[in-house]
Amino acid sequence: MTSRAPTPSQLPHCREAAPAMLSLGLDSSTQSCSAIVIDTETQTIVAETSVNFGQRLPHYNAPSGFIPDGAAGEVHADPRMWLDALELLFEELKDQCELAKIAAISGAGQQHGSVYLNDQWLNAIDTLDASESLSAQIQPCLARRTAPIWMDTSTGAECREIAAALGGDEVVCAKSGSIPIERFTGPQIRRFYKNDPAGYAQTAHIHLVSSFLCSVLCGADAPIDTGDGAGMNLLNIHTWDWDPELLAATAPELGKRLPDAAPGNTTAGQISEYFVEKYGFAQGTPITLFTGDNPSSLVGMGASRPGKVVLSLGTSDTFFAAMPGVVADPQGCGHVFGNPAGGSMSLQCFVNGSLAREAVKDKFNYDWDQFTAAFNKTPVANDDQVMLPFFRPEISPRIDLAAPILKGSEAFENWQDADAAIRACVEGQFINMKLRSDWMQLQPEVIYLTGGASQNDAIAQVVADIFQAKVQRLAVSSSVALGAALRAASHTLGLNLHQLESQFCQPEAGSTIEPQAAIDSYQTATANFSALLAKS
Ligand code: XUL
Repeated sequence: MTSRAPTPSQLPHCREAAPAMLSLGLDSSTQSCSAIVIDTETQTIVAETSVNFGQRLPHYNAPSGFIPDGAAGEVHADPRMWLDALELLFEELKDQCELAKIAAISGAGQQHGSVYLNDQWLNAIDTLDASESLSAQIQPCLARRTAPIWMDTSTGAECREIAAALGGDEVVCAKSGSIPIERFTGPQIRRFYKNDPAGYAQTAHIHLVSSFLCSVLCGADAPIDTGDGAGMNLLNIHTWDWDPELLAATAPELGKRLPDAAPGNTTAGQISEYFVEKYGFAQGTPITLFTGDNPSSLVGMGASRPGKVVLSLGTSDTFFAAMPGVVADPQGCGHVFGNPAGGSMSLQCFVNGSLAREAVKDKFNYDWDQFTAAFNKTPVANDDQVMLPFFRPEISPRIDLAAPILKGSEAFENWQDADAAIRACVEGQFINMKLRSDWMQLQPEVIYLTGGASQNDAIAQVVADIFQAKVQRLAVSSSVALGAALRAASHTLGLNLHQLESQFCQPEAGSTIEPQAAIDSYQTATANFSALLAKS
């Protein structure tokens, strides 16, 4: 007997009966685990909550999300803390919205962190008992008690060894999108293998924070997506698959310990019975691969298509953007990751962000209002006086300075002109950023500013003038979790991602700043900056 699907008109009360199109995005970051639930029909955020690791789980002794005082640059966290936080989060979320109505789920994790699991892992996540905690049931699977995270700088020797095995930093960069970087997962795995060969031998599976949590939710081993996977120095950015040479240079038989690599818009599986029984999720809810926090934020800021740049102005500044092609930074300072919406994205970190802005302000005992007023008292491009605004060793470009270098009038060079010094610091930061991001071959139409300093109009104006692009601040607060919810909605519910971005990622009213300076205003200052850098 054949049955025919009813047409919509045959379905009584079809519209009223349609379930809400809810999508859940998770964000397991350094300090907290957060969730956002969006309703794609009403285009609203229906629930939002966050669990701070240090405050809510003080017994892990990680007040800022990591175990303090690690030896030799080690910075680790306890994966059980991430699991406990996930459970607290679901407890809170189920009071805010009916979890059974969630039709799509995805998430993101802090990048680079790695979890080492033994051969009990697959069985454990497949047979979780809802009357016990996740952390108690997964603890016996940990082949390494703690997980190194992105703040770990202990792997300098391993970076050099991997580069030497491949034929130099440039070779690793051309293949993986980054030179060997201390915090990246490959060098971290190599250090574990060297320091604890028995622990490495016990390790049957290695996951990133993102794929670890995704696997727990699915009750099965989830692939690593190309966004987070490219932060490992193991993924080839031309094939988007594990690179045999990089694997071999990192640790023996590494390939068999890694899950598959897959594009972000892949279904990892369905939510496991544990979460259905314990928190009331609907059976069979599909889960889209998790990704890294930065790739997720690219989507959550509404910038998953080339032409838009995200500039996060924090302690350090981060520049990221969808890229039109796949190119690696020839200077080896930037990173290429997979774009979870397809294609690739760039990311570049600048150590001297708010750190430098604050240092120059403090040097003159200014408050932030005086700092901002300095821009009205000085001309655009500062009469071509420039500063290398590096109060600490910088990584973009790599330069080992402990104090800025100034070039201009005698008073300026002697730090006697406070207003010019403040303008020079900020202009120097963004001239540098423009020079360092040339390799990405971008033509930004709009720059989305986020982070603490993004609210400062004077800084935003300098950004608009130097990049000759309009600058906007977005009303989005948790762009990482929102990015995950948008990705899940697009992949599972078949909605157009760009349309979702324009619905959920709106600029703050009145926040747009247009370039005011003429296109060539910064020509001489940029040449002066480059010359000063070349000499330093
Ligand atoms: C990016 C990086 C951090 C982490 C934590 O390379 O290390 O941004 O993703 O947020």
